[in-house]
Formats: sequence, C-alpha cells, structure tokens
Amino acid sequence: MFSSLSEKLDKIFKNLKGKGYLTEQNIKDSMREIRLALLEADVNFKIVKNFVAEVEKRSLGQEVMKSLTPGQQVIKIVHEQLINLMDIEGFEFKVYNNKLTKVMLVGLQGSGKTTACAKLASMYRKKDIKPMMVACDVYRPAAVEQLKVLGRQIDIPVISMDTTKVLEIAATALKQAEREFANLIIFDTAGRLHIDEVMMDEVVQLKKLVKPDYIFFVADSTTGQDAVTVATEFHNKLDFDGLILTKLDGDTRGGAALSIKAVTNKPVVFVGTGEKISDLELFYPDRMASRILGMGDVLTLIEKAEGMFDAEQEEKLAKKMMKNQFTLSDFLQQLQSIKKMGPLDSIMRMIPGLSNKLPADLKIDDNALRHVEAIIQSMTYKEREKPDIINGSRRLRISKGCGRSVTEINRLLRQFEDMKKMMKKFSTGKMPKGFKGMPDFPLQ
Ligand SMILES: Nc1nc2c(ncn2[C@@H]2O[C@H](COP(=O)(O)OP(=O)(O)O)[C@@H](O)[C@H]2O)c(=O)[nH]1
Ligand SMILES: [Mg+2]
Repeated sequence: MFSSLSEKLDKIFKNLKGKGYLTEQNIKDSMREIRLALLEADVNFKIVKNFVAEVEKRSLGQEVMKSLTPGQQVIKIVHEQLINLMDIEGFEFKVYNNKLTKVMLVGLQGSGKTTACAKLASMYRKKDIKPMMVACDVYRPAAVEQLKVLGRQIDIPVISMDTTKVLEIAATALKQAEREFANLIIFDTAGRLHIDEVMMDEVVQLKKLVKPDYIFFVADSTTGQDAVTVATEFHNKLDFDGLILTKLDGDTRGGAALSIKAVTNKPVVFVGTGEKISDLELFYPDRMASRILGMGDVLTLIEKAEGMFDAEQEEKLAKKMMKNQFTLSDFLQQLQSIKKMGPLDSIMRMIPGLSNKLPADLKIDDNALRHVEAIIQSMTYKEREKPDIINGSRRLRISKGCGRSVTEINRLLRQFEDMKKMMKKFSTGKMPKGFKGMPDFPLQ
C-alpha cells in the first residue's frame, strides 16, 4: 500500500534526521522533495501546494529550528498534516439492533460496489443485527447473479426481482426489510463506465424513494485523480455521506486517498484491501498516515490479532514458552491463528520499522506455512508433544501422510529445536554474544 510514496518520504526523512541542526535551505530542499513525492503519488496538485506550504511554514518556526531533534519535528509535522488531509471529525457510521439503517452504494462500474456490498453486510452482521442486500444493478444479469452468489457465500439474503424497474425493486425490498425486521439494508446500484445522465437520474430517483441514512460513493483507488473527478460529480448530484476506497491492496500510489477528502469534504469511511469478503477495514486517518510514513500500523494489527487470538490461550502459551514446554501442537495452534489474520506480507507491512524495509514487490509464499501445518498435522499427538521420538521410520510415515519430503520434515524439526533453544535463552535472560535474532523460521 503506497509503498513508492513511503519509500521516497523515508529517504527524505533519513536525510533530515541525520542532521544535528537544520538550515532554512535544508528545509526548503526537503519540501521540494516532498512536493515531488506527493505529485508522483498522483495527489491533486493544489492539495500538494497547500500541504507543502503549511509544512514549510510550521517547520521554519522557532520550535523546530531550535529543537534538539529538528528532523524528527519535521516528520511529526508531516504526520499531522497528512492526518489533516484525510480527517473529518464527527462522522460515524452506525447500525442499530432496534431499527433499519438504509445504505446506498453508488459509483462507476468496476469500482467494487457489489463486492463492498457483501463485505459491509458481512462486517456488520452480528447476533442481533440482520443485514439484507438488494440487487439494483438490473441491466447486467451477471451483476445480479454476482450479488446472489456472494449472498449465498456469506448466508445473507439478497432481494432481486425479474424486472428492470429499479424503483419497484427498491420499494419491494424496503417492505420486505420492515416485515422481516432487518437492521441493515444495502442497495447495490448500477454503475456505468463513465458518468452518464441516465445513471445519475436513476440513482437520484432511488435516493428519493429509499431515503437512505447513508450514501457511500465507492471509488477505485487505483484510478488516482480520475476517482477524485468522478467523486466530485457524484457529490454534486447526490451529496453522498462518505466514501469506500477499494483496491488499496493493488498498485495504488495514494493519490485518491490523499486528495478525495479535500476535494469532496467527505470522509473515507471504509477501505477495501483485497478481493476476499473479510478484506474491508474501517478507515482511520491517523493510522493511514502512520502507514504512509512507514511507522507501521500497530493498532490495526492489534485489532486483527485480538479478533483471532484468545487472551487466555496466549497466556498459557507464554507460560509454556518460559518453562520450555512449548510443543509442536502449540506451534501448530499459533500458525493457525496467524494464518487467520491474512496474508503474511500484508501483516508484516503493518509492523513499525519493518514496513519500509520490505521490498515493494515482496510476496511471502503462504504455502510455506501451509506445508508446515500439513507436516505437523500428519504427526500423532505423542510425536507433537515429544518430537524426540520421531525416528527414521516415523519420518517416512509422516512424509507419506502430508506429501512433503523427509528433508522438509527434518528441516522443520531442526528449526523447531532451534526455536526452543532460542526461547530458553530469552526466558533465562542468557543471550549469547553476537546474537543475531531469531532463526529465519518458517519464512524461507
Ligand atoms: N484487489 C481488490 N479487488 C477488488 C476490491 N474490491 C473489488 N475488487 C474487484 O474488483 C472487481 C470489480 O468489483 P465489483 O464489486 O464487481 O464492482 P462493481 O461493478 O462496482 O459492482 C472484482 O473483480 C472484484 O473482485 C479490493 O478491495 N481489492
Ligand atoms: Mg456490481
């Protein structure tokens, strides 16, 4: 996500941080570089101009020039200004368990509306929240079918009718939602390839009939400034409430995310970060700014982890590690929790200090984890608890069971032993001299 912009800013900041004091010229030079980096990330040029002017003004202020860490201060200012660029206070998307919240998704074809519809419904479905989806993209039969397939996949009802009269479908859907006490109804509307009068009229009519609590404009972030232009036109006609920025996992340069609020004065509410249903995140400007500046996104990582790990279980494991009783079964359990958090490379990118150092095209093969998992699953319980007993013939049996080679099994067992030794050293506080960190397990 925004890796090219992140890399450039990182370079500029490294330069700044290396200096014990800053001259006006240093700051002016850095500002020119920041300006270029933002323009290359396809941020709207007027926004870039204001942004840089503001950062420069604040950086040249006394408190920065005279501070002991002027470089750090400039980074702090850039961080704050980035947040300002994306932040709008006072907006909150709320769904209640005792009434119906109506949401309309609008945007161009291919922007990710239908996908977002399912992601949103699935994100808000809870024990006492009942979502429904309505197929209003009636001109392409495939679009209705797509929503139905997604609906079946996540087990959320989809309302569709055999007509192209969108208003009729919407009216029927509203009645059904009330009758069935739904709490969230999401209208997936038709998009076109370009802005088009007929489409606009249709969504305006739909808005009048549905009276949605929220209209979200869905924008494909990979289209950069085009997304911003289209958003402006939709905004003029519809006055939408917020945005869903999709495909932030792609080769997004950041332009749309950094410009769209300043241009429309509406907040980005959600971001799509992949094709899977679970790839939708609430958007937090401060966290995004941290990610862009390579400070990682610890909070999102913690939230993801909290959803996946069980605190009690974790404590038990930590104790086992301290006592050097960590077994392959525990290890398997850990692997499975990590896997639930998403692809490894995206997890690693959220780790502060690491995000900038990873190559932009880094792809960790999640198969490596799957293979390790398969190997452990082919062991008996006793073997997982006491790997010492795994002799030659057991290795052969395990290899046949999981379809991985004996060499791989040997490697896993050796690495597991190394890992245990390492844990022992951590827990006893006896770190060897020249200690170089954890073994590269299991990411090779
Ligand atoms: N990588 C990625 N792909 C996405 C995301 N959201 C949607 N897509 C893909 O973009 C394409 C168009 O999405 P769709 O929901 O059909 O767009 P619609 O025409 O606006 O309804 C599909 O192939 C989706 O899988 C996202 O956040 N990341
Ligand atoms: Mg669609």
